[in-house]
Amino acid sequence: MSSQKRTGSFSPAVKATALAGVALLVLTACAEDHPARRGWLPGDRDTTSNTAELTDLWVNSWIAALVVGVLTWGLMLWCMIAYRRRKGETGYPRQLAYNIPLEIMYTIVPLVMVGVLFFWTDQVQRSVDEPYAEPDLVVEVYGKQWSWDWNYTYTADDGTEYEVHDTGIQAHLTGEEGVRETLPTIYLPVDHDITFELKSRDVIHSFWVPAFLQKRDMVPGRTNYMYLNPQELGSFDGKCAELCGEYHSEMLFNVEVVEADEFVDYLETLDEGHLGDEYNRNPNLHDRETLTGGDH
Ligand SMILES: [Cu+2]
Repeated sequence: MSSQKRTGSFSPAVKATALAGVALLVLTACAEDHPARRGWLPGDRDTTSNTAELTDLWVNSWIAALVVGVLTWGLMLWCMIAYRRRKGETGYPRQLAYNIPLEIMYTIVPLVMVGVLFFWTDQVQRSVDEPYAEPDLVVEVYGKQWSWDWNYTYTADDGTEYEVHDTGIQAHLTGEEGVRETLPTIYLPVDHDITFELKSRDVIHSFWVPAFLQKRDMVPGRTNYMYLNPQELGSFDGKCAELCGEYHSEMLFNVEVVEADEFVDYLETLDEGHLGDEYNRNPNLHDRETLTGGDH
């Protein structure tokens, strides 16, 4: 009957699990209007060609961490309860030191765990960072205090070549609605291989579209790359993810993933040519004063 006793002693743990389950249901209820949501990650599983893989790495790493956690917490609790000091006991309990098998075990096991995490992270990273031999679109992105410039190099399906640019003006966060519509916007064609060339005009910035699950620094004097193929039409939020000065929080942009013909229509509205390194480093302070009357 000792087994029954043991089951009884687990009941607080069972209760805690049930409570956690209820909490999980309550917390995830708000995600119901968005059926393909990936737990707490932003966006959907199929937002880009990379998001499924990145989601799996994230979720599986959490599962592995949770298994290790539950095992560790369980062992700790068991030691605390089973080996607690009982009434009338004095002095130290029996001491255990220089137990070679035990020491080998707790050296090897963490090494294996780190090795497994490293292996899967490396696999996914290699796959995500694999350059396209012939991308359909190259977007050169310049970060600048505190906005963005985009150079689009694109060959349309009918063979027309585009080399056009757009220059972003810093957002002006007024605290009122409607600011989102005024943000600089990058357009991307759905289901096309895109290479981003990430550069900076001044300090270190970071190009981040949370729903794409990819983020990369933009470092003055060098080019970083990002590769993805958008799979889902829609609007997404983008932002600078590296504290880059006073108005870092206003370095926002929109991402519009559109059909290829709509993308071409958009390119047609842009000015030709390429904004290189020599382009005015910081037009925004001036623009901001013109736009807002210098009230900022
Ligand atoms: Cu920045």
